[in-house]
Amino acid sequence: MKKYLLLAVAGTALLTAACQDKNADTSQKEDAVEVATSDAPTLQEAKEFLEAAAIEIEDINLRASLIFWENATNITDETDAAAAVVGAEAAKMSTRMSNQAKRFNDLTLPVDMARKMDGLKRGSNFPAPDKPGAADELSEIQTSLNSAYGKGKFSYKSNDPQFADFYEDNPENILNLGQASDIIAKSRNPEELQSVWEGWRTISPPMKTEYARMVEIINEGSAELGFKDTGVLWRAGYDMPADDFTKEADRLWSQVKPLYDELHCHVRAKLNENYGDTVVPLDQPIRADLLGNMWGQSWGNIYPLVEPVKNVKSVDETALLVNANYDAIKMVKTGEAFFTSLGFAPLPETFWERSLFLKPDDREVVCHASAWDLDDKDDVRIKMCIKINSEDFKTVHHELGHNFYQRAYKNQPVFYKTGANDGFHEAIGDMIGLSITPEYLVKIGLLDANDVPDASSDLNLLMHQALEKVAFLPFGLMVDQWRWKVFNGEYTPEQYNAGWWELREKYQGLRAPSTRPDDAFDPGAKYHIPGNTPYMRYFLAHILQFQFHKAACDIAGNEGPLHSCSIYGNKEVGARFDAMMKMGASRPWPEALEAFTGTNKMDGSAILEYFDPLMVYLKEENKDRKCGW
Ligand code: X8Z
Ligand code: ZN
Repeated sequence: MKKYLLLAVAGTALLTAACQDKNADTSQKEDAVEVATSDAPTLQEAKEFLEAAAIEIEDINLRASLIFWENATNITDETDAAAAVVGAEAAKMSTRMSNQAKRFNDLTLPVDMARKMDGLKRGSNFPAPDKPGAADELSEIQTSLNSAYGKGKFSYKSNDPQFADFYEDNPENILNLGQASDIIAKSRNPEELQSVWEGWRTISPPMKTEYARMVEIINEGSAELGFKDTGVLWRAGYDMPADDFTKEADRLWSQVKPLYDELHCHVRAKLNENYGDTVVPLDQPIRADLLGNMWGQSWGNIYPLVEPVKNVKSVDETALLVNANYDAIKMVKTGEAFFTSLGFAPLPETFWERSLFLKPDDREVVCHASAWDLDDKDDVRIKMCIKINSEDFKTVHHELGHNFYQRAYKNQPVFYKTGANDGFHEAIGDMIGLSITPEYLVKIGLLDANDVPDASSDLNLLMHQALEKVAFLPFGLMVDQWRWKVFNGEYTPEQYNAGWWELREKYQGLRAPSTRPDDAFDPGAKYHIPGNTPYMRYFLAHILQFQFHKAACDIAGNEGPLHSCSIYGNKEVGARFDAMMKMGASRPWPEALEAFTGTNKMDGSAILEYFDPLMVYLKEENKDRKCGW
């Protein structure tokens, strides 16, 4: 598992693995950050405190990262135990430092020191209270939840020949998440989809009690840090008051919601044409198992059902990769080459030696993709169970974005070795992914120049992107709306599942395929809940990546529509992007944003501009339909 370091300078925890929170340690060194204890602390004492804290944090980062990596790439009782121990040390260190930092509350500090001190005071995203046993219990729960998810499997036999190879040497018909996801992606049989969707959700009811206990512990920890509950603590990490961040998220959602509503309406109508009124009634939320993704979070796999312009040239990225005999390494090399084309230095040899690219069959691993920075310098790695398809091609770019960001800010003080805000970290690689246009695919030899669709079928490309990116927006928002309500007590453990579905319906317009069992804990079947990774970052990233893309295309002098712009090979864009990335979290995120885009506000207008031609199409398609749910 991972829970992770604290150091929430811009609200994100300092990252070992971007995608997860990270902890730091060190109970054995209770006196490591020792400062003089005179009544009125001096500036010099504050300086020494921060310096000592930095050394201690670097030390635990190095040690804990390796142990967490071992655990995530080989889940056993032993690696779980080791992760739990170092996680507890980290939690204790975080709590201790937060409390010690309070000593300087009345001292006026220079801006930079105040920023570091604030980060320390905010502690971890999963803070342990300062009482014996709390950090240990918390860490054990977190390890257990994370590993339970990683090991999740269930039994289901499909008779569809396209899944026959799942059942070779598999007499008990056991499916893992990767296989179950393939069925959800490709099957069009509603009974089968329902069974597999429900099957995966049998892994999570055992997590619920531990999850509820974890919430109690971290809420107590958050209260000790001075936050009403853990949700307030999380929302306080965005260089603005926590309440303002709630409004900011609402504002961004209201900007993009009209686009989502049109997409939802059209997709439901197309699913209705395919499945009929019983499976897809036109006045109801959409069944969550029909959208090509285990969580209904991005819908690219059902593209064939909604393709706008038929019988024209189209780019099937999965087929291109398969036909060109791409393997996992080649996918990652191709991703790396995009970054180096912008002027970034190639990844170090150790990246290739130490990363996990494929699902091993001899041991349990956490397959959910993540990017790691083990020594806060050069030992960057990804951990992924890569499949040769379009989705994973994008995910490779996403993960590499984390690694290149980590390298860009490696010379910052440890407090600032993280994203400007956590949404930035998730947006870097995705922004690069937006430049994977047909013309780019020609340049790298994946697509024949004669097979580039002409602009009259741009709607197809836009629809595919919207199914991935626009469909994601309300999911990106609702996951932490749920956690915020769990943390503030609005959803008690008895209401966890009903609350989850209340928000799934409210934001996404989705529903479960059948009544959920009384013991269901469906949030636990989504990695980031048992993996304890905050999720609002992905919502922000889906806004920011379009802002970055637009700014990059402006720098590149692009004059065409945003969706056909690729910044591949543009060194000027690379240098400007690098300048923002190098800042890490050293300045409030609006300054980092301004450095690259010229504006200091997150803003949905770039995503709206990107999809404008599709919006026109969707409105026309929907004009005689009754939308909504
Ligand atoms: O978790 C991820 C990355 C790792 S940071 C693969 N993502 C979210 C998810 O899979 O739910 C990327 C998009 C959203
Ligand atoms: Zn990520």
